[in-house]
Amino acid sequence: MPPMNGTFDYIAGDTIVALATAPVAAGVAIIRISGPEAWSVGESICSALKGASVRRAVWGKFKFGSEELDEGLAMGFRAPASFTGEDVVELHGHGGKAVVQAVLEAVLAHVVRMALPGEFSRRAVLNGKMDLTAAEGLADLIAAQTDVQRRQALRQLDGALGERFEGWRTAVMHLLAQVEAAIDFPDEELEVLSAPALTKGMHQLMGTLQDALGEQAGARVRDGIAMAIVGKPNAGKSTLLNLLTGRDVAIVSDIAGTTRDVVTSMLDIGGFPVTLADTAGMRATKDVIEAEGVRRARLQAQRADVLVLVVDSTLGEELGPDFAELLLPGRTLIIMSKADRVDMDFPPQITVDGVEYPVVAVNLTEAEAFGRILPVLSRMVAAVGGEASESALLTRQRHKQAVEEALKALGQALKGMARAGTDDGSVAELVAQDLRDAAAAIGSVTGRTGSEDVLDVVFSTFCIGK
Ligand SMILES: Nc1nc2c(ncn2[C@@H]2O[C@H](COP(=O)(O)OP(=O)(O)OP(=O)(O)O)[C@@H](O)[C@H]2O)c(=O)[nH]1
Ligand SMILES: [Mg+2]
Repeated sequence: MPPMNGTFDYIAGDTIVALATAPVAAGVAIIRISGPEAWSVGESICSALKGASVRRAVWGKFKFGSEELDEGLAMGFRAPASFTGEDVVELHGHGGKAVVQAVLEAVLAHVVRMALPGEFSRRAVLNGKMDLTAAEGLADLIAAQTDVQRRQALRQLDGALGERFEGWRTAVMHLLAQVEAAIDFPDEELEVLSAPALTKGMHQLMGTLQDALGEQAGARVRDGIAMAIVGKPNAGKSTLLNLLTGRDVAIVSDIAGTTRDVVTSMLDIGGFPVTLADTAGMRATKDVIEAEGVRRARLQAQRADVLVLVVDSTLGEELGPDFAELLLPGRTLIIMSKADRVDMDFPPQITVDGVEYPVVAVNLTEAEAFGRILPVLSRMVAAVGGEASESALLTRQRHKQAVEEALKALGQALKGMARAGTDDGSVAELVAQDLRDAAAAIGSVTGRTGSEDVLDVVFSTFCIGK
């Protein structure tokens, strides 16, 4: 088989093949062929495909020459009505390693090569079947582990995020059209560039883009909401991790300083993906390994979207400044552990620096603690990721970078506009160029503008077969 890892260049006219289903033993495996030779190759392997209607499955033997390899369904599509926009043939055979290998080799005996990572989607983008954000949405949909992730990815696949970026690009183009009028009529440059409608339009668009940059929920839902459990040694942090995950993930003992590494576990809380991190108990220590654990614990607390502070209620201590400074307003739950060992009433919340934090007092070693803690955490998680369940949010760093670039170019344009009439030469041309830069930055997100490099970066993270 030819190498699978980008050793050859991307050539759009090639016919490509890959296993579209997972490479594990399964009832069915789908091998997908795309490109000008798809039908001829498909027909040579499965003769039942000859003369078959498009998008109609036919049953037949899969053969290489006279040798029978497998039997199953074959289905063909004609350009442009296919996923890639090219001729496509799918062979639905049995999902065994040797079967798949044999059929792939039979396909590769023709003028066909293995697809590069993401090449099917890349062709779909190049053939105008979907934009880049939709392709990213498709990758996210395949990777989605929770329901909110699935919904967000599906919305992006349906083009909602692409439409949002297209809307912004169109807004820039409208501004550009106004500025270009000043290039054609230099005498009116000052008038055009200082027109209130133009300035207002610029400010409005920049405000919208600034707001979009501030969105966190999209990326948090895609990458997982970070929840950290912190507290003093022996407080019951690892007991809480095990309770929430329902598994014996971390070692629990009555020796203070048991946990030293960060122990993480994925959780689905109300459809939101949560990365839960148990950490080393925070205390001053001479032990270098424990000290490193404490440093990492602090880092987790600082990066957390939701913080759980576990406090041993038997110690009857005040919350020290070390912990007070870690608290995130609205996103911190304080758990008073070992409530079974003390005889007192706990307030439902405590106030630190004028901010109220909910308190749950429990016995972490009893299962019923779960039902008291989860609702509070669910509420906080939903508050952090909530927006993502209904709007098309920026989900990747790439989206934010493009918006930042556009904002920079628009800021530049505004500065230029302010100079109109004060300079000797014309500034309209420069302002127009800034606006074109802004439009290009925004357009690179959908793939409408930009180079092959952008495509390389996006699709290199895809798997083969997508
Ligand atoms: N009675 C009672 N015991 C608890 C409770 N929570 C934890 N424990 C016990 O307290 C001890 C310490 O629990 P851990 O979960 O290991 O504490 P930790 O905070 O992870 O400790 P370090 O890893 O050392 O920082 C264990 O013996 C637990 O069984 C509780 O609510 N009630
Ligand atoms: Mg522990």
